[in-house]
Amino acid sequence: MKTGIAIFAAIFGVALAQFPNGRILEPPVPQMCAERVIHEKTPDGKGYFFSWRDPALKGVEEDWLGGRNFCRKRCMDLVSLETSAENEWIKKRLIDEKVKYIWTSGRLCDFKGCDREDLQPLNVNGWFWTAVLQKLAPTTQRDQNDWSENGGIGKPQPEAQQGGATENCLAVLNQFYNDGVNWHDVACHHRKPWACEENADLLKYVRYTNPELGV
Ligand SMILES: [Ca+2]
Repeated sequence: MKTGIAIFAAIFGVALAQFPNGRILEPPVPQMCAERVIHEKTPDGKGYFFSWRDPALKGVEEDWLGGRNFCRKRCMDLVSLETSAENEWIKKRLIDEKVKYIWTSGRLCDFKGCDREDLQPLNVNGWFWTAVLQKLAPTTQRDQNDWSENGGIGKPQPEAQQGGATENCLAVLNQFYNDGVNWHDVACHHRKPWACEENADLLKYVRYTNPELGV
């Protein structure tokens, strides 16, 4: 459930413990929200932006927070794949457009404030879509998610660690390990193309505070 504090944090972008080096989650920029580019809309009217389709971003990759902030300034956030329909819709675009991998808003809750009982054990119950503050199904319910059965060290995802850095951000990988197109936990500092999805809370906030912009 969303709390007032969580919504405040989600909109205004505070320096949360999970972001190193003083980086913050950026708040929306009203003018950039008004000028946001929509590459495609789902039947329910929600707009999406795909970094690999933007000529100015050709070859540009961002780490997970960089991707989120690009989206958030535009009243969007990294894509959250809450339904299999949306998941398949996104995956089709990766396949058709030969995109190797993308960031989603999925994140392991492994920072301050994540000691809540319902999130334990973290590797099973600790994953959530940060853009909408919604928990993923437990990683053990394999029919309720799209985690790969394989990874760099041949283990079902998420495997939390693969050699060095902790892997706590969720990327969709396209046949990277010859394992289909599906979810992998990846270290958040890796750089990837990204998909943005319009964010209801950020749009509502900017529409309310800047009605003249027609966002
Ligand atoms: Ca979504």
